[in-house]
Amino acid sequence: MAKKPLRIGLIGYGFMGRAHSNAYAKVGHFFDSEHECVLQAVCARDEAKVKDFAARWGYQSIETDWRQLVARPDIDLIDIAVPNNLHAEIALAAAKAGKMILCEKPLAMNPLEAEKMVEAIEAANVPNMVWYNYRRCPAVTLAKQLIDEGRLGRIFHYRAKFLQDWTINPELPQGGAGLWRLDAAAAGSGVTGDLLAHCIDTALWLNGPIHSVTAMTETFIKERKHNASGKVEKVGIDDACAFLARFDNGSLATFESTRYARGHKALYTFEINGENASISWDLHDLHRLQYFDHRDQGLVRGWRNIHVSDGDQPYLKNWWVPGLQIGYEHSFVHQVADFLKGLDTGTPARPNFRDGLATDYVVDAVLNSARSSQWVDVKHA
Ligand code: NAI
Ligand code: SOE
Repeated sequence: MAKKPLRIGLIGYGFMGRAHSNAYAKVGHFFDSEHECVLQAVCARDEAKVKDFAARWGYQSIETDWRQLVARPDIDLIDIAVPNNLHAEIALAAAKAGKMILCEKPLAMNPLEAEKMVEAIEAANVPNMVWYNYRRCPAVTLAKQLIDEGRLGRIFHYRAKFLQDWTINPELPQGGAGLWRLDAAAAGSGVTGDLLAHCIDTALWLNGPIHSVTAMTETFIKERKHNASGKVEKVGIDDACAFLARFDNGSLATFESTRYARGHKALYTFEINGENASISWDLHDLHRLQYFDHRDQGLVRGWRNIHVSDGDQPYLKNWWVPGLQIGYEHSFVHQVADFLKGLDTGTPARPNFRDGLATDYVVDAVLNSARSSQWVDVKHA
């Protein structure tokens, strides 16, 4: 049977533009769907560069103004892979044009923007998703399965951190490709919206809503040259953030993130302690899940180091033979596979925009708490 084409219009050809394009290109080879991704158009401002990108990845056409792309009748889905300050404007226009939307994280610069995006997408009633891809590393999906099966029992503790070390040099400018993350006007916030947003999304998914938070943040380098003005300007982002949280289910949590942890490149880890069992995961070793079950026979009780590569484990039957692992890019392939499955079955995949708003509410409460030095209740989406 001929597949239904899903004509994609990608905006942004940086890090995520590549990760998403790779996912669209691969998904049909490994996952069944009634739908087929068609690389219809890619958009970015530099015509020569966007032409090169289109040729390399197989996009059929280009645009240099995202508004033109959104207006095109031959585009079904808009993929937003640009800096955070552009997400809302593009999403609102795309929803108005009746396009499906896949939007990069964090959904928006702040909850006000995110609320408008949710309102627009729900009024348009079009499929939507936020690229919180770590949910779809098979070991993380397996953690969700073990929790949902009740194996951990009552949860007492959630512990997460995301550590990097790439902004320690005070000469590093703010603004521009990649470095827009250091510019509050483009990023919204620093590590809280960029890195902790991932930890928060996973935590909400695995352990339910967060009730309240208390946080501290620090900006270690107060001024940096701005790439746009050429002048030294105040740095408005948080370089590091640590917060405590109480979940609605009564469990306690600690979250920490920094870009000043020398030696750590993308150390995203979480650990969950329940009354029967604990699990932990580490992005640097993403195909493994550590699992301890107190109900095991005492003689052999201990941490199990599960190499998540078996066909019984999430997503793995679609890849290689047991024992052969997969990596970072596959989380994006899985996200597209699940989105397509949602189109096929009519049960939309998540996280959707409303889930993205839930994470933005936590980010906002954390930043408010750091400013006020008070516990702050988290709004639920
Ligand atoms: P990047 O700096 O590598 O690429 C950004 C792209 O946006 C560039 O191609 C740039 O030309 C384009 N762009 C900027 N302004 C534009 C405009 N007005 N019109 C059209 N194109 C424009 O950034 P990166 O790393 O790809 O990040 C993009 C988004 O993805 C951000 O929201 C970021 O938070 C998110 N992200 C998510 C990750 C994840 O793990 N899910 C990983 C990295 C980024
Ligand atoms: C920052 O370095 C970054 O690329 C984030 O923007 C991503 O969201 C994270 O997945 C990896 O690190």
